[in-house]
Order: sequence, then C-alpha cells, then structure tokens
Amino acid sequence: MKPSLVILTGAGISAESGLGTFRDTDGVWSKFDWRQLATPEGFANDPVAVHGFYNARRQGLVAAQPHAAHTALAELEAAWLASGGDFLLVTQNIDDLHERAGSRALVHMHGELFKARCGACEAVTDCRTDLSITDACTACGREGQMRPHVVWFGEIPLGMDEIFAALETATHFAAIGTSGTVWPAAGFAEAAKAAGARTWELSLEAGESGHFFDVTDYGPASETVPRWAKTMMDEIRA
Ligand code: BJW
Repeated sequence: MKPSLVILTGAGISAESGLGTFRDTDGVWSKFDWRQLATPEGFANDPVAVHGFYNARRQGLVAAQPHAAHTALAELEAAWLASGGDFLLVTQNIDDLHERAGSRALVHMHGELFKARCGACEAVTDCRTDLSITDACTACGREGQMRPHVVWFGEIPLGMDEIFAALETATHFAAIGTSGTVWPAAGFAEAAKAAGARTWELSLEAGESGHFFDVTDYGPASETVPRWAKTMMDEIRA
C-alpha cells in the first residue's frame, strides 16, 4: 500500500510563534465573543468590529515567525514525497507560518488572514494591510463588500473534497496542536482510523478526539513535532 500521510494542525502549533490559541485559559475566545466576531451574523451586525479584530491579528502575523515545528513539517513533506508517498498538510490556522517554513502540499480549511474576499463577486485577493467597510473590490469594483477570507461558524470549510479524499486513503495521520472541538476537523482522526491509518496526537494535552489516537505525545510543539517528524522520516527512508 502506498504510504499516505495526512497531518492536521491547529492553533497550538503557532502558539510558540506568539499567536494566540482559542480555547486555552488565556485564549482568543476568553477575551472576545466568537458570536460577534466569527459568524456571518456578527459581521452583518457590526462589520467595523469584525474588521478591527482581524486587522489587529493581521498586524500581529506580520511580526510572527515560524519555529522548529513548522520547519520540521516542511522537511517531512519533502522527505515523504521524495520517497514516493502521498502527503497532505491540512491546517485550521489562518496564519501563513507553514508556507513561510516551506510547506507546499497545504490546505487552509479555515481560510487565510492575508487574503480578502468580495461578498459581491467572490473574488479572493491578497490582503496584507487593514480592511475597512469602504474598501472597493479590485476585481469587480464594488465598494463595501470586502471581508476577511476566513471560515466563520456556520460556513462550510474550504478544500473538503481534497481533505476527505486524502483521509480515505491515509496510512498515517497526525493531529497537532488542536483541541478537537471544532467540526468537521474534529472528525478527521476518526475518519483516518476508519481508513486503517496509524494515528498520532501531538499537543499540550489530550483533546476531545483522544480515543482515536494510537500514540500521544504531550508537550510544546517545538519539541514534540521535530522528534515525531524524525521518526517518520526514519520510517519512510528505511
Ligand atoms: C499546544 C501548544 C503548544 C497550546 N504546543 N500544543 C454542535 C455539535 C457539533 C458541531 C456543531 C454544533 N454546532 C455547530 C457546529 C458546527 C461548528 C462547530 O464545530 N462548533 C463547535 C464549536 C461545537 N462548525 C462549523 O460551523 C464549521 N462549519 C461547518 O461545520 O460547516 C458544515 C459542513 C462541514 C463540512 C461539510 C459540509 C458542511 C466552521 C468552523 C469555523 C471555525 N472558525 C474558527 C475561526 C475562524 C478563523 C480565525 O478567526 O482564526 O477557526 S473558530 C477557531 O477554532 C478557529 C480554529 O481554526 C478552530 C479550531 O481551534 P483549534 O485550532 O483546535 O484551537 P484551540 O484553541 O481550540 O486548541 C489549541 C490546542 O493547542 C489545545 O489543545 C492546546 O492544548 C494546544 N496547545 N499550546 C502544542 N505550544
């Protein structure tokens, strides 16, 4: 059987880069109300507040840097593909730290902070500066329709066909730095297990999908992920 590795990452992998997680005690949702800031209804109700929330996080991302865990996953991707296996990195994160570390086979299922989308024509464009309610779409010219290119609660995540196709043939699956709280990502470990994959959880603590993991390693991602990636590279090269 062709080795096929699917990796799911969450906010925990970027915590040591200075980006906040969501549900830890000092997480984003302990300071901000997700109903107001991460739903289509919240955006319709107060777009200025939602733009402000994402503008501040976009500014924080400019200064953030990938760390050893992001780099280890990029190196693992290169080694896995070189050995003839299939590889897909699925991230729930809207930061671009995986790309900056060198990852290429990557799906941003919850969107990307450095992109904006027009609510009128659906064009997705690069966005490195603040968004406002008066911005015009560079594709269709309409004003006042631009929103962050992120997936809010109640919206369908991106790349689901590609992700579920990869999970169906996965031989190896790892969830890294995610609490396993948010669906559909929370179901990926079960789907990979059903496909016969060996499964790993790397995080600070057990998440909600714990019983679907064969192996767990709890600690900071900068330590657990390079260690795990090395064992995977040793396995694929053996
Ligand atoms: C470390 C570490 C270190 C810390 N090292 N680890 C009732 C039941 C079931 C489902 C639903 C329900 N009601 C509604 C739903 C659906 C809903 C949902 O799941 N809600 C639940 C909360 C109940 N889901 C949706 O609405 C999704 N859409 C959907 O389901 O569409 C239907 C559909 C799907 C598929 C096909 C067809 C139809 C959309 C979800 C959108 C999520 N959006 C957000 C915000 C937008 C982006 C942004 O602003 O950034 O995405 S919410 C937020 O949570 C963000 C994250 O990507 C997501 C996941 O969080 P994550 O990454 O797991 O972070 P944390 O903080 O929870 O966990 C961090 C972990 O790291 C912890 O475990 C730490 O221990 C660990 N850690 N430091 C290693 N140094």
